[in-house]
Amino acid sequence: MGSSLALVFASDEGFARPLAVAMHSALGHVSPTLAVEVYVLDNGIGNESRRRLRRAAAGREIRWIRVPPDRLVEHRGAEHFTSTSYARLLIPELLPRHVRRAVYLDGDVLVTGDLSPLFELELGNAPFAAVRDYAIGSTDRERPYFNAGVLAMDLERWRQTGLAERALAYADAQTEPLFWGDQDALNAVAESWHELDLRWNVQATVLRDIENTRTDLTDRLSRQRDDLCRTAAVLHFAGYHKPWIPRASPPATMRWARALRRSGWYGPGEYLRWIAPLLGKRAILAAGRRGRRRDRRRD
Ligand SMILES: [Mn+2]
Repeated sequence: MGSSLALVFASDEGFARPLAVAMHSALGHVSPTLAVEVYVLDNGIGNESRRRLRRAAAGREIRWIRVPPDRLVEHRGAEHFTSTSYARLLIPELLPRHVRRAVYLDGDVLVTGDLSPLFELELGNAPFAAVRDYAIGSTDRERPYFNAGVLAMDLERWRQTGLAERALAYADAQTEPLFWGDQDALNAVAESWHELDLRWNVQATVLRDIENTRTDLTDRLSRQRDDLCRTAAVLHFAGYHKPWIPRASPPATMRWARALRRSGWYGPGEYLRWIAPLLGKRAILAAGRRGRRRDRRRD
């Protein structure tokens, strides 16, 4: 009883394509000696996308768990958030009880190093382990603030401490939607969490533009930037800058695009029809930005 390991994702139809990258890259970085079950909390993924995700799972069985539609309907965050973000809170309640440890990954990650240690990590009394957020300094209670895009969870401990219920109640009690959604709620109610090394959730765009942040982590991140890029186990395209958005300009876009091709989400012809216009739009937008900078210099 209570002995299985699970790799868990949550998605709606809109996030199914990036999820293929997260899933395919993660499964390529889990030791075959670990018997890891793959779960997707499904908040409305269509049949065609399910078929594509099965290709991305490369022969591994995906266990689909429908998110109860009444559970999350009220919960949103700032504009780019959907209720699906809150689904990760429900992992300990929705997964079967034989699962002891779950590693949850956001759909906007690319796994680049061995994930296996996250499944075997000693958590002590903490219900989960996470990496500090690279851009958000601390909560109101002056504790470090974690990024919830990569979580190693002790499901039993999580249930015992009633974390999900308390986080949802906290979100309910706010008059405005929480800016970072369930991540804010979880940060507000979690008494303890195990802090992981920064390389387990390398928030790529924040790291590139680290001069624009000011937290107690900033100096350390500036010093370790090259190291972190080289040794990252998980690259996380947190925030607005997603590799698939033409107007965004995250680092490692081509690395992500190659991983999408490898994932099998698209057939070869489909992939070209997707990547050509994306790169075309990016080039036009970049030329426009260069032109505007030239004009400003002339003025
Ligand atoms: Mn994310």
